[in-house]
Amino acid sequence: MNKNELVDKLLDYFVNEDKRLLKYERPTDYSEKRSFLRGIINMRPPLGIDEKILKMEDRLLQLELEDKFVTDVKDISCVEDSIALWLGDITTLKIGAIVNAANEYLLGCFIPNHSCIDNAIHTCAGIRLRLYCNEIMQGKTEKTGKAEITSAFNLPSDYVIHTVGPIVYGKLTDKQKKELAECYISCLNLAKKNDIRTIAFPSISTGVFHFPKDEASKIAINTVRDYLKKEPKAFDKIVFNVFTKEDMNYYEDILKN
Ligand code: AR6
Repeated sequence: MNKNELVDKLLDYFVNEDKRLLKYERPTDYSEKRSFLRGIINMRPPLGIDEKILKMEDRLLQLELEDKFVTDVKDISCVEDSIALWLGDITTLKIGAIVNAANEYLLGCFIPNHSCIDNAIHTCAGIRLRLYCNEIMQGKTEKTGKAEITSAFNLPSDYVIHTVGPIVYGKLTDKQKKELAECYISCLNLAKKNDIRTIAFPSISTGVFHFPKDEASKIAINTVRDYLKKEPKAFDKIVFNVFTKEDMNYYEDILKN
């Protein structure tokens, strides 16, 4: 089946699964159909599902991956010992582990087609990721600063490490700064424990969770540098993954010093 046929079959399945979706007019244009499907999957709770459907989604995601430019961590050069800076979409990175800036439920983002990293990672990994996260979480919530590891399913990385950053309302507190540093440490500890030698961090908490970007990039870099001082051989490469030129400038300024 080609991508168009796969999207049609998957839409048939989900509209039949949740009849409330029948009230929406189904688009005919391929890219509109594809984003309609993405939104439906984003909103879908982690319910049991036919393995045949999961395989169809795997196929679609693998075909989409073939169309993307995937960056191998080997091709990213370090700016200092074991530390690299890279601008791009984390879902296109071939690396040991990518870090997800998740929320306390650790089930991915349920807002259809939302632009957060959690939504991007779950969308490209596929439904299997939410189902697996649900098995780990069993309805519980994750504490801020802690992390969990999963397979990356249809992503080009080997693993995803999900961490929950602090939410900043109003003035930034010392507690929130400590919690953000703890996110980086928890992810590095978990990666080390799983013999993962390369890892990419996004700017945790600096989007929906409103952590100020200048302070967040300082904490990210200082925490990783301190970790590497204590564990110089633990990683081959730790990549700071930025998504905008503005974020790139913050990281570049700090890494120069
Ligand atoms: N690749 C790399 N970085 C990205 C990507 C991407 N594809 N997409 C966004 N970013 P945010 P948070 C950057 O808001 O602040 C979710 O709804 C983005 O530019 O994704 O930790 C969760 O479910 C920013 O620098 O995460 C939580 O509810 C960084 O990723 C909540 O958001 C983090 O932005 C977590 O909020």
